[in-house]
Amino acid sequence: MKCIRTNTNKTIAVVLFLAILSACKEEPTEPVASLIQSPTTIFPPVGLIPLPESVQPGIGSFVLKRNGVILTEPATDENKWIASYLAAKLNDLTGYSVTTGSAGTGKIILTTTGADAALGDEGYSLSVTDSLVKLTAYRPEGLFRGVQTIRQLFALKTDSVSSDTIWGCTSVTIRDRPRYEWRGAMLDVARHFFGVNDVKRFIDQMAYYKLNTFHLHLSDDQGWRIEIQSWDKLTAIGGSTSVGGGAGGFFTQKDFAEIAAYAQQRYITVIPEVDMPGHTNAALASYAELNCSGTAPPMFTGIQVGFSSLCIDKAITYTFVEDVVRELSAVTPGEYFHIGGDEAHSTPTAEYIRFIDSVQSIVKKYNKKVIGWEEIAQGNIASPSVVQHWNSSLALQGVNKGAKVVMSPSTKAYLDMKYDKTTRIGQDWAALINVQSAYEWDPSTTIDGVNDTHILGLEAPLWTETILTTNDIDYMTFPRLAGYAEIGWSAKAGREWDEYKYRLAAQGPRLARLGINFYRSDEVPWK
Ligand code: TNX
Repeated sequence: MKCIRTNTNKTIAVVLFLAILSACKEEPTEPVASLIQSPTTIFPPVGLIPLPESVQPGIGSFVLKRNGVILTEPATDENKWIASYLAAKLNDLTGYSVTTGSAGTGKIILTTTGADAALGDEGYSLSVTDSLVKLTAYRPEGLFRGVQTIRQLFALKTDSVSSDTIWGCTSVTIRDRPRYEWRGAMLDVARHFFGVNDVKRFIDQMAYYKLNTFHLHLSDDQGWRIEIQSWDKLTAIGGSTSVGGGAGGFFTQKDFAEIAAYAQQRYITVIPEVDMPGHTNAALASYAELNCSGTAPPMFTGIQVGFSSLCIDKAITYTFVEDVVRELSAVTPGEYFHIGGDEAHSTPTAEYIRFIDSVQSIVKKYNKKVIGWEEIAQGNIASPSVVQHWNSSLALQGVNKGAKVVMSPSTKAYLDMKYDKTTRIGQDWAALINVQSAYEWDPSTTIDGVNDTHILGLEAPLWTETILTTNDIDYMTFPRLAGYAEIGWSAKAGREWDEYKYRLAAQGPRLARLGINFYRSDEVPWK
């Protein structure tokens, strides 16, 4: 059978969906009926998100054994960890006791042996037959992405005669690679603080949809959330409260390193952001000497923006910035340091440019690459810097100076925007973003003159002025994040809301099983 590709547009998605759907009808029509051996081997349609590059439906089904074994080749520590991760996730899903091994009669095999280099770092191929699930990737990272596909393929079937439930999946052959190298989400822990476990939970959710970049917004007017040993009042004072005046909190460097390692194990890069020169009231409140006036303002618990600025022409400002960049870079495994740079409305433009240029040199000195909100394009930035588009066309200026772009258009990709005017939490200054609107845009057509040769990918930021609990995080993030993940991973040509919404509907029970408090939008035909 020929491979079906997404660049044959809608057809592939529809064919895939119908193929899998038809395989689960009680009275399947020819030719599917003749291919199905027993009612217990018929599984419901799965609706993969993000949609793979190519999917070829097969014959029959794989049934998971209660004591199934996952094998790895070669049995490196890294591959073995991925196998144990898959076993844990399958056991969570099914209640089974799947284990891992390096030999024996495994029914699920994860292998990097002899894989095709064309799969790249994150690509994989997957074959499911009656007797075997075989996942092949060129790199362990590709195995990890493919493992998420396996998690989504397994479905539950109740035997109509015995009422026994079994877990399995319909046979299929998949070959898959991402469209963009940067598929991210951001969590603002400055407006309201979220602890290590909450952040890990967010990282796990990102991993399920094959995202690979986690941006942590660590400081703002209302809170400073990362320990800096040489400036300990930043957390003692700056971390003491939050929007609304409630509890504060901060990560020790050990906490941060733990988060970064947790993400890294899931092939997700953490990008720390220290926002400057604006959005710095918490730092200015902690140290009088950072203020041009020499007087510290009180902590701020409102939600206005644009009123604070570091003192651009004071030497101590750069001592401070360098200490922060040095200490935080030392516990950051990723190659990027996010310097913020947005909404510096209280910093005159000439000073702003001088500041960005100086900070850029400091970041380079500590061997990190600069990323900033698109306003930094006013500075003398250059390759390999990255500008993050959110609400203007300044990103194009960045491109003209040699920078790359990450797309986070606020009218489409902001997770803190309300779904509709009745949404209890969130904001609406950029747009109301329902699930369809969040899905129907493309990074390559967002800014005139900025195309895929300039674009690294996309990121969906969750600002937390109105977000207080993990339930709130879930509600604003899901189901929109699944759509952003697909925009980042899947081919543009295959994407259509009227097909996607059925796959999203099939994700509903999965999100529920994962304990995610998602928004059950009536745009989606939930199961
Ligand atoms: C704009 S987006 C901001 C944030 C706010 C957000 C609220 C950006 C770079 N700055 O400081 O939290 O709007 O939606």
